[in-house]
This record gives sequence, C-alpha cells and structure tokens, in this order.
Amino acid sequence: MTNTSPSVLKMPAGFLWGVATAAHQNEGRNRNNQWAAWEAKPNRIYRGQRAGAATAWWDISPELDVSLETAAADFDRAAELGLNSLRLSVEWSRIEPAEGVFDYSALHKYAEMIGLLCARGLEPMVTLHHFTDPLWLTEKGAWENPLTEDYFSRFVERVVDALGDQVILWCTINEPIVYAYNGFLEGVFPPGARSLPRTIKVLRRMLLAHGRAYRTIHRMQSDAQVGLAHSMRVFLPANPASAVDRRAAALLDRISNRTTLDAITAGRLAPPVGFGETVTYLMDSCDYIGLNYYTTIHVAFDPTRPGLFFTRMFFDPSAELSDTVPGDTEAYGEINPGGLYLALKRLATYGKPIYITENGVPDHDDDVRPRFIATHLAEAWRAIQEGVDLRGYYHWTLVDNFEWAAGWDLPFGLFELDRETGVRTPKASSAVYGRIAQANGVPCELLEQVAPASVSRYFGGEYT
Ligand code: IFM
Repeated sequence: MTNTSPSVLKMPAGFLWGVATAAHQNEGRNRNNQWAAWEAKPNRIYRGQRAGAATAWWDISPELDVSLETAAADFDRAAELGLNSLRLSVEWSRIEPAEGVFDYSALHKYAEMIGLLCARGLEPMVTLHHFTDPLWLTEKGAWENPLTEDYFSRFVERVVDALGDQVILWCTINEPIVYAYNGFLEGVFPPGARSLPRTIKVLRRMLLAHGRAYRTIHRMQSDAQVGLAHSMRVFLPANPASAVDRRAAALLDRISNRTTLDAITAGRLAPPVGFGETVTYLMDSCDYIGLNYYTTIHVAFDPTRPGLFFTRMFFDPSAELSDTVPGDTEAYGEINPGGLYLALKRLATYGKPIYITENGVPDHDDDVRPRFIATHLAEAWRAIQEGVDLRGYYHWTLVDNFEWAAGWDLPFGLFELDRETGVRTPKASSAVYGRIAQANGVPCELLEQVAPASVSRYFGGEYT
C-alpha cells in the first residue's frame, strides 16, 4: 500500500508529471514525411487542413535558422505548471532526410531542444517513431518492408548517440496498433489501405523493430529505460453474464492488446501476428509499459458480423461521450475513468513498471477536461493503492495541435492556440493539472470543485 493522506490522493515520491507531444503535431514545416504528402491530397484530412506550421516548435528565424524559441516558451509553460517531465518525439525525416544520409545539424537541434527541457527540470521522454515515416522509407514500402527493421535500428543508433547523454527514458514506437489499424484497415491514415493481411504484416514488423530498437538502445546505454506506448482500449462484455459476450470481448482484447503486450514481454508472436513462435530479441524487451488510454468499448457477440470476428462494439448509451469534430455525429469516445483503472490492473499482470504515456480528451470548451483529469488520476491512484507500479502520467497534450485526420478541430490541449497569432491561452484545465502536479496527487478540495460527485468515492473510500 502506498501512502494515503486524508486530504490528497498522493502518488508515490518521484512520480513523473508530464505532457505528451509529437513531432509532426508540434514542430511544423515537416514536408519530407508521408503525412505531409497525405495532407496534400484531397479529402484526407477534415476540411482539407494541414499540419503546416503546427505549433511552431521547429520555427524559422528571420535569419532563416531553425529557432526553438516557441518550443522553449511552451517548455516554460509546462515547467510553470509544476510539471517535471515532457514526452516528445524526434522526426525521422529530419534526421535522415534521404536513405543513409544523416543530418547532424538536425540531431544537434534536437540535442538543444532536450537541453531546454533539462534546464527547466523537465525530464525528457523521447519517442523514436510517432506515426511519421520519411518519404524515402515510404517509397521502399515502409513497415511492409523487412529491411525497415534495419533502417529503424540504424536511425535509433544515431539518435541515441546524439541524445543519450541527456535522455534515459525512451519510447521506441508510439501505438503500433493504431498506425497499422488506421493506415491499413480503416484507411484513415496513410497509405489509406483496407487490407487485413497488410495490417497484420505492418503490426508484426513494428513489434519486431521495437525489439531490435530495444537491444540497440541497451547496447549503447545500459541504464536506459525503454518501452513502447501501447494504445489500450478496454473491451468490456456488453452483458457480463453472457459467455459469448465475454468471449467476444476477450477476443478483441487479445487481438488489440495482448498481441502487442505478449510480444514485448514474453517475446511471443501470437495470432494474428504469428503462430505462437518466440523471438529471442523480443523477449523481455521493455523496461516499462507505456499506456495510452482514452476510452472503453463495450462488446457484444454478433453472429451477423463474421468480418468483425462476430463482434459488435459500441459505447454505453448512458455514458458521457467526448467531443468530436464539429458536425460529426460519431463521438471520439466514452469518458470512463474506471477504464483507466482496469487498464492499469490488466497491464500490471505483466509485472513491469507502467507509465501512462498518454491520456486526454478532445473538449472544445474545456468544460469536461478539469473533471476528466482529476477523476482519471483518482482512478490511477486507486490502482496504485492496489499495488500497481505506476511511475508517471503524461497528459495529452500541452497546446492544441494537429490531430491527424481530424485536422485542427479536435482540441486536446491544456492551452488554446490562436493559429493566426501563435498566442497561447491557458485553459482552466491547465491550472487543475498544475495543482495536481504540485500536490503530487489529487487534493480533496480540488476534487470538490471539479468533480464533487466523486469526492465520497475516493475520500470516503467508496471505490473499493
Ligand atoms: O493525437 C494523438 C496522438 O498522436 C496519438 N495518441 C492519440 C492522440 C489523440 O488522438
């Protein structure tokens, strides 16, 4: 049992409080990756938008040099909130703009960027792949090409060589399941394919590449902490008393979650990405598990849907749903803090430390986010009380940014961005998150303000 205080749901000492970001969504002027090419095509992104200058973290000064001034000002904002960590990604297409050609000035800029974090007391967590591939890699078949494991390892080696003196926390690949599913099955991310065999091939390749990258990093840096950020959807049987619903939920959990988690812990490539074979370099290839948690999904057995493994997924009709892009009827997800607790408990069975590498909510007027943050963290605290080794929380995200296929109209930020002027305005939720970080936990009086209905649950012990 960890320390419980009467007035604050305290996290363990040394807990990391961060925000998570990604290169393509923040830097701007990324033109040499497959996303920039995708954005230039008609009808790919909501209202034809593009990442463009993004939040200008990789800005161009009047002297035409790369300027990190805007990034530094955002790092100031994070530090002023009381955070002690920040997750960002490096952009492969900047570092290796052509096959085998490394741009050392880009690596130096990243070293400078990481230095800005360290100088502000923000421990960097560096993601090595966050959805974007250099165009030269796309032309070679990207993650469908077996050679990409070698290309990725070589890239990782250069990055660790350049940044390893400042970075301990590495995240190899962000959400392999989302990259594979959205790009190759749903077709909403590049390359816009709809093929189950290609989806499986890509996921398998990414998992193998993760294992190779894990070994590469540890060969170069013995004290590195290396993990992967897994987007974990919590599947709940529509009717818990129904054996077929339970089986349907367990099947989706296996495909969507356990495939990845078994691979990076036991080294086992289970169906659909393998036949149960064990890959030595994948075994125990994570020092922590990164959890990206957004929503919970209910699953019913449905004999009319063989193409979807006889399952039907839905959000609880009585649940609160988060915002989506204006005019869209499909919600981004069900708001379910208890799902975070379940995700943590399920992950804990793998016996690894856990970081919540992403958690957040699209919320146009910031009327949900304060409560969202406080209640999700209360559920994280609850998991810790039951022995879950949770080491940190990264809120997605600091400043409203480019949300992939949803463009600029799905705001996840703690700060609002005026895209004309670049001005950032703090939202109420930023102060809420700051108070929590500064208290190293969720204060009772804060919960009273933002989620009064939840106070008795945590401070009255009703959660048990
Ligand atoms: O913006 C994304 C991020 O790039 C990956 N995880 C989910 C976030 C919100 O959709």
